Amino acid sequence: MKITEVHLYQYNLPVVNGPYKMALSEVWSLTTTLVKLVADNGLYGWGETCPVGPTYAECNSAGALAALKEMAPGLIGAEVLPVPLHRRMDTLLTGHNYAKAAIDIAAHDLLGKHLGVSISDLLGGAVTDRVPSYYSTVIGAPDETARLAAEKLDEGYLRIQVKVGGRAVEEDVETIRKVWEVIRGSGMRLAIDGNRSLTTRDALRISRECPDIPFIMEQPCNTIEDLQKIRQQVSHGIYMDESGINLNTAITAAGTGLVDGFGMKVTRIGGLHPMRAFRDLCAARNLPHTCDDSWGGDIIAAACTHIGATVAPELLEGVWLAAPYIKGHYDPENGIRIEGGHIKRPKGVGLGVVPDESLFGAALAIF
Ligand code: 0XW
Ligand code: MG
Repeated sequence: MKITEVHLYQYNLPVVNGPYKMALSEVWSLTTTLVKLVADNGLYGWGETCPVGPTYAECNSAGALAALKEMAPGLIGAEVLPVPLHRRMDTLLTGHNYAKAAIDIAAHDLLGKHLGVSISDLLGGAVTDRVPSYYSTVIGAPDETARLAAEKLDEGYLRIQVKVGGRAVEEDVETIRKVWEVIRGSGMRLAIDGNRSLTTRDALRISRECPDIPFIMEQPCNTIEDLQKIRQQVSHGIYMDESGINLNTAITAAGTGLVDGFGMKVTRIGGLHPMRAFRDLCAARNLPHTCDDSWGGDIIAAACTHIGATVAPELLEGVWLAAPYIKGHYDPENGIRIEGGHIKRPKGVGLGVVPDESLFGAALAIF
């Protein structure tokens, strides 16, 4: 099965009850980029990539479109198989994993449809049909964040990620303490996510002021060097998120014992094919991780759910989806929803969601 056409679209996803506020950025509306690959047997597959604004990571929506336009002509005639396809993409453009991920996801959708299996089957096989999500708060007042924690615990979430940073450290500590009062003894796991914003001084301070609270610290500081600096000085676990820019970095972080786990984004690592390798290296080192993305609609949500369903349950920290912040679905019938803090693994071949493409308007480019 070979690629005969590449169609590129962009679509706006306004943030429901926005903004989504992290330590260093707040976003009101995201531009997602969609890829439709058409194959020589008439089948087609969908992919998506949606940076959560231009400053969360080294990617942005205009860059995604430009990178896809750069690669698209060279993809015509390519085999729809992940290994040769990734090699072909690497001969066309260096880096830009987040754009390559959209092609990778569309190829998996196509391959699943062609073989009559779901993407989780392609990735080795699902171990559950009910995939845990986790709830992520925005930077907010301590009482409001604690109220949300109680609500999400009640709904059935098993994990909460509390955003910190970009404000007085006292307010972060108060927020963490108030959330812990609510969830202590419930079994709900707690992550605090600085999204790169904290100085090593403030990361150390938060850890030292909360020695009794068993949270993990997700990407508290900006660089790998900062993580190395605090690593030996904190008793809390450290997870890498934004610094895990590719498989190579993840291997080093896992292999050197720099981190205790990862918040991993399917598009940041380059798609489902490298994500599968990442899953297996984490399993070999017994490292927990998420399988999510920074933002996106039903296509990204389905891709994250499929890979999440294949992770050993004791190592899966959850699949975060932007769904609670998005109005409507690309696929009105089988769109991906979170119910009781969990996501139903999509049934059907490939992604198991079929977008109503009239939503996206005319293609911005067709190759
Ligand atoms: C909670 N998320 C998955 C959503 C936003 O994109 C940020 C991200 C994270 O963990 O940093
Ligand atoms: Mg994070």
